[in-house]
Amino acid sequence: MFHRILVANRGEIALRILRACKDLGIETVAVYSEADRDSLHLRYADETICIGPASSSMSYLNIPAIIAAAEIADVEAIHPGYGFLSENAHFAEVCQSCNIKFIGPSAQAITDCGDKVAAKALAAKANVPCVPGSDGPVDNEHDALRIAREIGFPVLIKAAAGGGGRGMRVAHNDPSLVTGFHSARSEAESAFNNSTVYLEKFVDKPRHVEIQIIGDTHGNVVHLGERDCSLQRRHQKLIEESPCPVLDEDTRKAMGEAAIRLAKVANYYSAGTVEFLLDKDNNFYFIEINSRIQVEHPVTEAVTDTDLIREMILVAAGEPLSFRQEDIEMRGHAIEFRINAEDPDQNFKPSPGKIKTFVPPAGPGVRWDSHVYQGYTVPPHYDSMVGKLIVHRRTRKQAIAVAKRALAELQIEGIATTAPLFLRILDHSDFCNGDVDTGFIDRYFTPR
Ligand code: MV4
Repeated sequence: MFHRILVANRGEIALRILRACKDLGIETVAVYSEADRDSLHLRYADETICIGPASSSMSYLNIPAIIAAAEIADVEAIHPGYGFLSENAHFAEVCQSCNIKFIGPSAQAITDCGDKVAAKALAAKANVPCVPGSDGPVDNEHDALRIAREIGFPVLIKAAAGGGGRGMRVAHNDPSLVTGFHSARSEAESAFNNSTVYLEKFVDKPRHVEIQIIGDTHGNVVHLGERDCSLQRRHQKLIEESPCPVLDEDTRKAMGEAAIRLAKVANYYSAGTVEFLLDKDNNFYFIEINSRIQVEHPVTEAVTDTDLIREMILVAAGEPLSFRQEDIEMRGHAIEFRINAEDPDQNFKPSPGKIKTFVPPAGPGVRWDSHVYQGYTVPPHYDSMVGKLIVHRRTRKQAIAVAKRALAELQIEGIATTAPLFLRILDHSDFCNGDVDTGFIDRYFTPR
């Protein structure tokens, strides 16, 4: 087992990883940018190293600075968290060549998952249902038109290197397809340095349901059920829950088994997420696979009683998974709320600044993952998440009741947050009935 790990991230996930290391008796090294000097996680690390100025490209994305810190601190492994270098195959390779374990999947698996066309090909090979589409890149507008007419409008043009909806266009007819094809390509080129696009049939008002998987280096892969992440705004998830309120046991089993088949053909180990769209008739279609631990992993930890960060560390050290598929049972219902320093009444405008009053939520069924405290200043340089509230109870109804209580207990003054918005959503009958899709927030909660 490792003796010393470097955490190449910031904020709540850095703290989460440090806690897992403490629980395993592993020493920790935290790296930080000049803007993060006051982050809570630095106080809990055995060693801290400043790796550069506030700008991410000069600190948390700066591979030479992070590798230098790892060499100086003499760590055996690096946990990349989410975002930043977590899905950077080159970084995984550099770690390997420096004899440092990258706590994540292989560089090859990261590369395959990062290319959605390649990932869809692997899914097809694994007999995983995919959204009907182009079965590969589309190189010119003539092919795009031919394929779109074949699969039938409306269609989506998607970037192979895409994510977060960038380089994505919907087309309802020939002219909008031609326009969308070119604008998706140029957006993809400037965002990802890769103009490759592909086509998919547009699924109307889908739910976003994803399967958590984890594999070891001995060929074992286990799924830990699903998360419903349908409550998003502009491709930013706001609320995630497990189980999905509308998934039946047979569909869950079929999705889980599909995710495992895909992981196996991709030689996948470590934690990963297989994303599906679920249509109105509960048909599921693979869309992409994320090769990192995700923000919303705690809802899965709650309902499956696992520790995914601990498990990632163990499998990176070559240990077999500590559980088998038949050991995994889903118990109760968990919901996560992302508390962002954003003003929902001002079009979610970022609201960095000093937290003058801070009282965390607590009590039965409540988990609070956060790096902030009273007197902390939320820097303007990074994503705006200041904490995650995770509630877990035996039923969805009880989880909602605990969420309302916990959100009311949470006191944050000095900055605007998404907490008041969540209290309104929790009073909405559609949410309480589990009747949401990816358009819910925009329909009901975009500025009054
Ligand atoms: C789709 C879709 C409908 N049909 N694909 C958005 C980002 C990327 N992860 C995939 N996305 C979508 N892909 C087909 N064929 C609708 C979306 C989509 C969406 C998906 C999940 C959650 C929120 C969303 C918001 C808008 C569009």
